[in-house]
Amino acid sequence: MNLTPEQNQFRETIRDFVLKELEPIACGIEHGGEFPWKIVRKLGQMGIMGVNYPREYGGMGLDTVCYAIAVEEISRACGSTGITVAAHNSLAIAPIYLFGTEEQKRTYVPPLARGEKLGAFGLTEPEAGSDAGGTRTTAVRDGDSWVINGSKCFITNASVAETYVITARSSDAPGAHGISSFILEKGMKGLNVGKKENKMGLRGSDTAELFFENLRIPAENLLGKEGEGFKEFMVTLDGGRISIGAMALGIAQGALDKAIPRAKERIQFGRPIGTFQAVQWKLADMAVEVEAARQLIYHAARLKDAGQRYTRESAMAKLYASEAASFVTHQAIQIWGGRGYMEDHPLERYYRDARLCEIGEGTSEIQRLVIARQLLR
Ligand code: COS
Repeated sequence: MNLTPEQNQFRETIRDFVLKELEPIACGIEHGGEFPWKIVRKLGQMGIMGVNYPREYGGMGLDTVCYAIAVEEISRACGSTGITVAAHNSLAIAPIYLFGTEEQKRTYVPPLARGEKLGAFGLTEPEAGSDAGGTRTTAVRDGDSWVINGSKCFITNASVAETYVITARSSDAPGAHGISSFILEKGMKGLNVGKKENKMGLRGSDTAELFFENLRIPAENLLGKEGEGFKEFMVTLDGGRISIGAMALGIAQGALDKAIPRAKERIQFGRPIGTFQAVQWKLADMAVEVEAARQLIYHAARLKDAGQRYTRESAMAKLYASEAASFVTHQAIQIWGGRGYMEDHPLERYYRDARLCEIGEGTSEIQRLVIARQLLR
């Protein structure tokens, strides 16, 4: 895999933590109905919530490959915790770090990067999902303030976050060009959070609507340039897609980890099922998918770290890894048979968790569109 000694060491540290502290409670996180604050706080103390941000902003100062490794290893045990970390890190901290003024960065990034506060990103609306430029939420300038009205849906960390980055239409310019980004804080008058969504998978993560009712914020809470919000969040999503790919990779690796011993132990027709070619071929295909996804993700992460364009590569990584996760979790249940279909078995959770990866941060269809546009431009 060609990782540096530092990256390998980092993987061992996070893997050790996950095996001891996260894997034993992953099922409880799924069914407990409460947000896993304890594990999030521990990840914060370890530096994982801001692993790829500079130390002077409260981060660990590691690279994007290490960030991908962290999300992968966490998701190998618990997809819900994986998406909580990924949304916080890639979607809430990143736009502030990339486009904020120095004052905004100093104010908002350190408590987020240290995991003292959680962050959320409000982009999606009923008519602005795949069509991210279709936002209906408005921001109207009024003296030294912006007044925001509208709503957002399916927002990860919505009810547990204290810092929000949201997008709103700030002028009549058509499509992508009239959108700006803003920083909001918990407790602002007019910022309301809807009920927690009851999802098919990732049930231990927090997803809810956000409502803005005459929400008045200081003019300095504009993030980045007025009217440039669309391009800014496209850049943000380029980075985020690496982490959703890493989450899918972790889920796929976790399912493969569970399928291999079962193929050795499960006896049918008087011998372990792993001695049948039908099962061997499944395992081989699963391993190829996992490894190919990993290479694509680390490749995109390395391009990002090298400061090169990686829009196409992050879309490829996310597309491939999320489809691989659906395939691998499906096959892992097949190898377990009826036992893997039971509610108390981790694989049925992995199977449901994997499904989101083909939808969130751009559907598989949108990733194909992004890749094709890059090829044809
Ligand atoms: N980086 C920088 N700029 C980008 C960009 C990127 N990755 N992608 C697009 N842009 C720029 C374009 O260059 C264009 O700039 P100009 O108008 O100056 O030429 C502008 O943004 C508009 O781009 P485009 O015309 O491609 O916008 P579309 O409305 O066609 O939308 C897609 C493009 C579909 C790719 C976009 O809406 C998208 O990614 N949708 C999915 C959103 C998503 O992932 N939602 C899930 C959110 S979960 S948090």
